[in-house]
Amino acid sequence: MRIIILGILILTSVLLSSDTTVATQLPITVSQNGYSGLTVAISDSISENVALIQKLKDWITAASRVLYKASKYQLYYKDVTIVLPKTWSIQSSYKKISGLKFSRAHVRIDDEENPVVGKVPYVFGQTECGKQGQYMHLTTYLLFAGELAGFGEIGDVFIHEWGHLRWGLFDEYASFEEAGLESPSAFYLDDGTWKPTRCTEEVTGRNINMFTGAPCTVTEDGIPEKDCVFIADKDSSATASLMGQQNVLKMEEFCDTDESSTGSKLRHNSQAANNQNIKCNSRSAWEVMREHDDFKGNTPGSPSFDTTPDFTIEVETDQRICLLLDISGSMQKNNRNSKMYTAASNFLLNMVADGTSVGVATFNNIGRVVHEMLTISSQSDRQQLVTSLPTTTGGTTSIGAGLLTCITALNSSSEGLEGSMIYLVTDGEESRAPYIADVQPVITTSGVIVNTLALGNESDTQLGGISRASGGQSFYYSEDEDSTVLTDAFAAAVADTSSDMLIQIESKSFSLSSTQSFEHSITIDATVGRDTILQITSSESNDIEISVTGPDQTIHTEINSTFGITTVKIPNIAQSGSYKVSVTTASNSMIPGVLNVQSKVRVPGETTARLSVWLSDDTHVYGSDSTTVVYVAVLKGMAPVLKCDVTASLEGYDASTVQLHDNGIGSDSRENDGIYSAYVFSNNFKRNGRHTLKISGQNTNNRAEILKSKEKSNTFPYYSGLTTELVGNFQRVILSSEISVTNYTATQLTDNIKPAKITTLKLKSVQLKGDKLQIILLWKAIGDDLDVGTASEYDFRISDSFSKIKQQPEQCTKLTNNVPIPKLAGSTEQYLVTIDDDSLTKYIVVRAIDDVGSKGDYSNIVSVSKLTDPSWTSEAINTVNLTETFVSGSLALAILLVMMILGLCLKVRSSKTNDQKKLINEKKNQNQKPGKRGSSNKHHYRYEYKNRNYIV
Ligand SMILES: [Ca+2]
Ligand SMILES: [Ca+2]
Repeated sequence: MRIIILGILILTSVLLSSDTTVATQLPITVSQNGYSGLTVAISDSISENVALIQKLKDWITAASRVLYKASKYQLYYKDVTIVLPKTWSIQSSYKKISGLKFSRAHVRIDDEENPVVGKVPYVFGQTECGKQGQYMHLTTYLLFAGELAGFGEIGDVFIHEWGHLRWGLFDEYASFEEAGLESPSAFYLDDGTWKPTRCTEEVTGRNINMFTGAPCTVTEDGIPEKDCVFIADKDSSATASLMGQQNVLKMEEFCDTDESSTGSKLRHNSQAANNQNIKCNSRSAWEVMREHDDFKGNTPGSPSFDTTPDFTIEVETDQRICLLLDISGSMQKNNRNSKMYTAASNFLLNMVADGTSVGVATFNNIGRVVHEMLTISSQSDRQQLVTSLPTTTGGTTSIGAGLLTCITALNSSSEGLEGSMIYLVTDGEESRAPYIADVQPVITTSGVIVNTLALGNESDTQLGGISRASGGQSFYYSEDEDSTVLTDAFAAAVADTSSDMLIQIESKSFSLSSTQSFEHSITIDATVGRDTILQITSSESNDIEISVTGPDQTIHTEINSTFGITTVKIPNIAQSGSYKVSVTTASNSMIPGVLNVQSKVRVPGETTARLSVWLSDDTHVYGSDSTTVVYVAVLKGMAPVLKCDVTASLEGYDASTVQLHDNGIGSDSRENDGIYSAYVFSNNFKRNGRHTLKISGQNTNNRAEILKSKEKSNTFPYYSGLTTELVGNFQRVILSSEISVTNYTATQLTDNIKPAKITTLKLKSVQLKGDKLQIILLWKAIGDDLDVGTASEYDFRISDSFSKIKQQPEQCTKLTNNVPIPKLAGSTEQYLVTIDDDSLTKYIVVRAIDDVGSKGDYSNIVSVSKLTDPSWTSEAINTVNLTETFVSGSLALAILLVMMILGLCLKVRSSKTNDQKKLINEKKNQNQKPGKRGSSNKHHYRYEYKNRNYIV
């Protein structure tokens, strides 16, 4: 039984993103077949254990070997960096780096588990086929358990995840319920039988009920019973694919095309109902990989080449920051210098974490250090740095000179430069050498991260370039009176520099006068409340009064008003609940202002809801069919936060706000994974140049919930089930990195946005009515414009040739009878189709068409045929003799599988023990009345089980 159990374990990918989107991920380069730059970081929550370092070396050394073979001798890991947290003791052989590298590492070792997958390795942030993911998550349990964890050999496991992370490959085992539609995709109906989802078809195994171990049956609807799984034989002779049944011992390669010229050992199974086929248009792993830059221009090496990586061990130390401020003459324009002074003061006084070392430098035609690096440990340290801030401007602009000055300042300690941050504030108008381009190589070599805040210059692109090249972020402040970016961008720069991070609760612009006060409510949730500060930034700050009324009616008033900022601090830990902010003025003219609220977690180290954002691209080429995708992850710890209200608004644009969804259609790769997304269309923009997106994530009606493990288990199969928990009302704000618009024209755009590709087409039932086959198809509606609105028409095609429907679907027969009218995007749709000729397997696709005739891409392909295979229709069920041990193991396993496979949220209401006993009793009862397919007893049991355990 243990063999079966181990055999079924599968790996998973959770989310997604693209090459240019991962603004803060460290760069990886390829030269002479070797990857350089792979960074593995250990969370500071993991206590010191030097054996873990050796385990990581073992894993990556094994992975390098597997990678080399699987890539046809084109790639291996040449240089690998392992980053230790600063809580670990430092040895002389370690290289010290500044700040936290963990949040930019490709592989993150963390024992905090995503409750949906637990100890199963996964890649966070996968989005589209061929696009890179955010990071790979591994637990120390997995690293030490190795093959005994049951996922396969360690090198194979790592490379399976690498396929997700680096090349944007998807799983080739069964992918289920991606969009919350109930129907089986562990199997596909072809040539008279239900075939298991696998790649390649050489993988041998058995189809069994995962609860009972019995051979599977089909239901009254003609589809495999829901608990039926395919279990690969561990000793199968198949060698592909690593993205499929990687736990088979001989697995060592990726699948190639589905053509007969590809031998059966490597031939892609393009019909299988898995995510690889759904997301990648039925293309094999190799067809996707060959388009990746990693495989361009390579010369395969010798098979006997030694692929052992060189490892560097780094250890994190406190963050070092050089604040670099432009004091050239052009900074006088629009009061840039005084705004910069205000924001920089606030940054030093209220945002930088204790323990951070900060220096201040300025530049015009030359750079100057105006305050050497100082480690902040008190309020007077902060004041001292503020005193050094520049107040006068003049001269020309050499940004390169400023950058070099900061490099020198940062290099003044033994800690080394790497990971140090330059925070550059400038209008970007370079007028004198050295220019940014001149010093770029020095920056790159040093490992210093450059974050840039551009004031008011929409057209400059150099700043974004140097930020990206260094792994930093670039922000753009439009100078509009209602912009909140100046404060937000400083906060964003330090959000990840300390494990005691700054959390932005609110950021909002307003205007007021003597006759019009500003009233606003904010929520301080129960996970935050320490160091809570409310601030009003206004050029007329001397004329305004602010009062904040807490949930217990305590009134807090300003503690100081200086540098144009009026500050209210909530003492100690702010009580959780709703706060009413009231701002008044005696001035008769309208005064613009910005409200910012920030706080920290109530108890250091506790988890809180956090947003992270990335874009599909940092450039938007204006045009009627252009889109840029914005992705926002809402996580509490590692747990996805569901049912949030997430919006993205273009800073400085009235009412240009898009709603993000976690609904598994269009831009959203997977439903209910806590990653929300939306397309930003060209009609959201009104000019060329830089733009900033402000993201708001909130729960104002107490709906949002997280998934939570019922209890943690360190023994196989690791799960005792999931429950959900309301997270309570909260609000958060973050900025995205800037997005640059090109080719803007003022001409009105016509609707040239086609409906999204449908990726959720499934069979709900297959039944023989006389000599005709009746099937019900199920899918999720998409919109008129990708995933927005309502499409006008569905276009179904049917063929008995798979290759024809894959390559020329528009040449196939159109289904015309009773085709449903599209519903609103996200709705569940179904369609009853009667097929007259049931002698051959039929393949069906659908696309949506909008009101101006724009045609979406054809959907994933569904196959259907009359079921003739006796092994799926047999009345006899060869049940195994269940022991209590196996049942309890298999219940837990089933929960594991259902969670991983179905992607559903499980909810076990009664205790585990009671559930197990009940299940055992039910199984015993069932076993006494075996064999009747679709018996009411079985249905009753499954209905019970479903209702007891699942929420969808
Ligand atoms: Ca999602
Ligand atoms: Ca349209």
